[in-house]
Amino acid sequence: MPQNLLILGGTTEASSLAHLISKTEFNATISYAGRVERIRQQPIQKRIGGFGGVAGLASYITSNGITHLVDATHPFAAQMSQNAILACQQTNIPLAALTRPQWQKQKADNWHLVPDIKAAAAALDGDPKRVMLAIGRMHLAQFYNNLQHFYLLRLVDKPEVPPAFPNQLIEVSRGPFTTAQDTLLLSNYEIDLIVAKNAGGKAAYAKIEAARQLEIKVIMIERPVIADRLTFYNPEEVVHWISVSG
Ligand code: 3Y8
Ligand code: NAP
Repeated sequence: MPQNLLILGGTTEASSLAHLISKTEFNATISYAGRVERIRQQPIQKRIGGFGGVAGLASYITSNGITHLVDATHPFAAQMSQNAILACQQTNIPLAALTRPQWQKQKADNWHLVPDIKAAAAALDGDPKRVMLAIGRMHLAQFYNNLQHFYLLRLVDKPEVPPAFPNQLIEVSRGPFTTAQDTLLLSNYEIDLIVAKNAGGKAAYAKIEAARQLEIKVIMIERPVIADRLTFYNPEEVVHWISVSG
């Protein structure tokens, strides 16, 4: 049966894989949750929306004759990754993850490591600061216990209902970002603390490099643990895996 691939997308790695796959004979679909208004154009078929849990994903795999699943979601999309592991076990199709190594602290970095977003919010107790919350839109409410700060919020879309911080500024922009852009942004708003996820990859790293140059402390949120699965770190290896695991 010809290879019929489902890529769980939402990252630059997923986009790179979609471009490589479009040059092969493989059938392929890239999938998105539908979190934001505009999704990057892709050279392969796209589907948008949840599957309906593990059972929904398993039935999607079976009814669409999926032969391989590649989980190229963001390292913090832990629920999707967990569902993919279980659905592939149930349908007995091969699964591989395509991800990127986490950022490693450099000597000049000033990082305060926290295990999750809740702990990052708790780390903001104390005197008023000028904080860049560079973690998107979905978890901002967890920071509502610390309204004493000025918050610079970077969001992909203009929010219908603005977040409820009394002292906030919303920067609507989507990555990939550059170090020059982020250095200017942090200096212009006199940011003295950044909250970031250890996303890995290049597209969100600009703020970390800018923080190093400007000697700004970063509250770095560590990645959620995801069960073991076959993992690749570049799209070429995924294409090879699919061609040999026919
Ligand atoms: C919907 C649509 C590509 C993919 C690009 C990558 C890079 C740019 C950097 C900062 C950090 C953040 C956020 C971020 C980056 C890439 C990648 C990445 C971080 C899009 C996309 C979707 C999403 C979902 C969105 C989340 C949000 C997180 C913004 C597409 C643009 C903060 C993660 O408003 C919302 O609901 C936003 C939700 C999940 C985290 C959050 O909790 O709010 N990504 N981002 C995907 C879907 O519907 O399935 O893929 O085209 C994709 C990208 N965002 O091919 O160019 O590879 O990581 N995305 C973080 O790292 O902390 C911004 O501002 O410095
Ligand atoms: P999550 O919490 O792990 O998943 C929650 C639910 O969203 C899943 O159970 C699934 O719903 C649906 N879902 C997630 N990713 C999907 C996909 N690619 N295709 C179809 N449905 C998907 O996910 P998340 O952290 O919200 O991430 C959502 C999307 O944004 C993913 O594509 C991810 O790669 C991208 N993204 C996330 C982050 C981040 O910081 N979390 C950063 C950059 C990009 P059902 O159970 O109904 O199937």
